[in-house]
Order: sequence, then structure tokens, then C-alpha cells
Amino acid sequence: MRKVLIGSLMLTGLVLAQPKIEVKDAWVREVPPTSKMSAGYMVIENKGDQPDKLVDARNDASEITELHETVEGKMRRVKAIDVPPRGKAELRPGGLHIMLINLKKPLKEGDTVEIVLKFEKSGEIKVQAPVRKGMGRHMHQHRHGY
Ligand SMILES: [Cu+2]
Repeated sequence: MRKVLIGSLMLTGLVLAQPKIEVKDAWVREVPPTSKMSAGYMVIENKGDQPDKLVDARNDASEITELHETVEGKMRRVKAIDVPPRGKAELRPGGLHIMLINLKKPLKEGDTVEIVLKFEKSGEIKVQAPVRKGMGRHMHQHRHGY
């Protein structure tokens, strides 16, 4: 009898255990009109007790959206961005970012980009990311600075 009770409690626990994703501080970098690329940044928090992963993204400002990481000044594509349970993934200049490739129009401060994030377990989450100027120095290093 006791074993049965413990078993059913564990089952309930498994059903309730899940990631809980919240996205904060999303923004997209303003770029000169000649630039065909930009990058999006944000903090992805997981308030649940299970890990999740950002596996894909799309946006309404560029034709192509990729998940990138900058390592030692060079960008590379990553398959997924881990969001640990009760933890967060920080997408920041010089680190992880969402790459916007082949911009459909120039991105200016005051614009908003809609980014749809696709998580392995939590599904799609839509984020409104305002366009902001990056730090001045980074503007001149934008080929490497994302
Ligand atoms: Cu990039």
C-alpha cells in the first residue's frame, strides 16, 4: 500500500515538473542603413525545475534568423541555447545572440522587432524587442562585435 502511494506521488511530480520560461530585456541593435545584419539580445529566465533549450528563432525584420555565439571575437552558429532550471541564459553583445541576416529594411532606434523564440519544451514565445543603439565602440566593430 505504501509503495503504491509513493509511486503515484512520484508520477504527479513528473507531470508537474516543467520549465517556466520568461524573457526580459530584449533589444535589437541599431545598424547603419548599409548594414544587412544585426543582432538581438535578451535574458531568458527559467523559473521552472526542468531544463529547456532555445532551439530556433524567427523575426519579422530579416529573412534569416540564426542562433549565434561569439567566441574570441568570432561568431559561430550554435544549434541550441541551454536554459538551466532555476537559472538563465544571457544573450549579450560579445556572447550569445540572435543573428538577424538579410534585413528587409534598415533598423532604426524606435522601431520594434518581433522575435519568435522556439523552445524545445515550452514551444514558441513571442517577444517585442525595441531597437536601440549599441555602445558606440561596438558600432565600429560590428563585423566582430556581435
Ligand atoms: Cu552573429
